[in-house]
Amino acid sequence: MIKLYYHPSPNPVKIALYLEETNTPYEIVVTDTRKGDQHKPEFRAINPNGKTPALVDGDIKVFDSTAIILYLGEKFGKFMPAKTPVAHAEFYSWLMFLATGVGPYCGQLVHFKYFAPEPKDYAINRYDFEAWRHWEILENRLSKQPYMLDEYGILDMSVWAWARMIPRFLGEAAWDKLPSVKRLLDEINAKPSAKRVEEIATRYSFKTEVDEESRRNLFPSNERLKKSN
Ligand SMILES: N[C@@H](CCC(=O)N[C@@H](CS)C(=O)NCC(=O)O)C(=O)O
Repeated sequence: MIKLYYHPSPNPVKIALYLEETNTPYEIVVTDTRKGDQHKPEFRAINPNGKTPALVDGDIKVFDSTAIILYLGEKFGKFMPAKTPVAHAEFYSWLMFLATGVGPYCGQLVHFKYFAPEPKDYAINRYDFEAWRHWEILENRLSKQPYMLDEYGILDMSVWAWARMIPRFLGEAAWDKLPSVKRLLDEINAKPSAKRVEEIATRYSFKTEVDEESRRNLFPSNERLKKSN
C-alpha cells in the first residue's frame, strides 16, 4: 500500500487530497516536523531534503509535493491534462508557478509574520507583497474560468492546499480581493474527499505548540546564530 509521510500542512495536504479524490488506499506515516521526525535517518533515506511530504509506493520513493502529485497523476492517469505539447505547455507553466512561487513565498510570509525575531518589517513587506502578487495572478486566472485548466485537476488541488491558509497569512479581509480563489476553495472544501483530508489531523496526534523543541526542529538556521552570538 502507498505510504504517505504526512504532516497536516499545505504541501502534504495536496497529496492526501489527490489520494482521496482517486479513492486510492494509502497509509499515513505521521511525520511530526515539530518533533523532528523529518531529520531522522529513516526519513532522510526517503527524502534527503528533510521536508514533508514524501511517498513510498512499493520500491519507489518520491519526495517534494510537486514531484509526488505528478508521479500519482501519471501513475493513475487522472486529474492530468491531455498529453499534448499545447496542453502541457500551459500545465507546466502553472505547475511551476505554484511550486516555485506560491508555495515558497507564502511559506516565507508565515515564517516572518509568526516566527522570526525582530526586526522583520523588511522581510514581511517583501513576502506579503510577493504573496499578494501571486494570489492576484491566480485570482485573475480563476475569474475567467472555473479551474486552472479546462477541467478540475492537480493544479486546483495545489491552489486549494495553500488557499486554505490565506486568512492566516493574508488576513480574513483577503477574500474581498480574491473572490474567485475563494469560490474554488469553497467548492473543493465541500467535497467529501477534502473533508476526509481535514479529518486526518484529528485522527493522529501532531504537536501543536511552537516551543523551543519545535523551533530547533523547524528552524535549524537559528542554532548557527546562537553559536555566533
Ligand atoms: N518544495 C517542498 C517543500 C516542502 C515543505 O516545505 N514542507 C513543509 C510542510 S508544508 C515542511 O515539511 N516543513 C518542515 C521543515 O521545514 O522542517 C514540497 O513541495 O514538498
